[in-house]
Amino acid sequence: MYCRADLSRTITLVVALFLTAVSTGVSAREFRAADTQNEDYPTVQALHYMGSLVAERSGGRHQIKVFHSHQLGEEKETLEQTRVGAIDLNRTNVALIGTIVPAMNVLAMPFLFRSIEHQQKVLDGPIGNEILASFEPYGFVGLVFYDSGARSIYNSVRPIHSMADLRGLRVRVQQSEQMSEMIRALGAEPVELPYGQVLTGLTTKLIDGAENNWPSFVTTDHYKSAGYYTLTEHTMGPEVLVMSQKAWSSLSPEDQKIFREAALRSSRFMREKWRDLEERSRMQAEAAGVKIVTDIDRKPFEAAMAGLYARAKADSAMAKLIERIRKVE
Ligand code: GTR
Repeated sequence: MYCRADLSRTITLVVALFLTAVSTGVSAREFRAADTQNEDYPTVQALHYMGSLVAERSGGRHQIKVFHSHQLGEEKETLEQTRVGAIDLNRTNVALIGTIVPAMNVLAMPFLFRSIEHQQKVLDGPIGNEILASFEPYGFVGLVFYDSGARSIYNSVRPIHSMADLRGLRVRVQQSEQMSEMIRALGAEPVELPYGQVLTGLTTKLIDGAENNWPSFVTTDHYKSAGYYTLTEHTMGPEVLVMSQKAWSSLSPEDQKIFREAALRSSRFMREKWRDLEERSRMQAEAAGVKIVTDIDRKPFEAAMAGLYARAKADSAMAKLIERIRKVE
């Protein structure tokens, strides 16, 4: 039986919920987050972690629902959808969003960072914050960077010891003109493909190889079809988490703070997981018989990037950014 006490409790609850909504300026919401990597990948785990922090700090008003394994589409499409507000959050690689946000292309430049330590110092410091703040004119809010290690070239044809060995190979790159240009400058033939099509590309010999970090090489099973991995470490472009302007402006300033802090904490949480997976992935590839070429002279690879740098530096803001990043000790 529904009694008076129940009724008054229900009214109190409804009023309380209403007051919370009014005081924060928004109603409860579920935010959709896209990630192209699979369920166990550190970036996906980081998004889940961020979701639990947001739910806890907002008293359950906000939730994040994570769509991993390109369930919402490939990176290029999900970024467009995020830009128009159809997807709320997107964890993407800088090379992809660089086609929209120019400063992101700078972070994807080959041989820009001297080491991962250098990269982290830049991204964790004022330059990183300035770059995150530069997303707004493009329909995004930059929340945080995630680690992605260094990308190296792998293939199924032969071990790569020098640029000459790359000649004639069809190497898959992300859907980015800058990445295509980079591979062309190294003497190989770039093939732009979405991440989800690379494995089929390798097994059907549509492509001879690709380039990526250890965890992506292994968690996608690419290592089973491409047995030569050369430590070119040509780019160290990080991952980045963005929110659509539309979703961001639906949040009260207090809730925006909750999202920013949760994002930052999730990137610290992810860093530990990342180091561990990088190590394990390399070991797994080695144990499976992948031939790893480590003694490579990167100087000619770096020299081949002169044209790419000349074009990037034609834009004075980008030229300045490149110089500032290089100067960070
Ligand atoms: C991975 C990155 C993905 C995606 C992929 C690719 O390292 O985490 O977001 O950009 O590379 O090569 O397409």
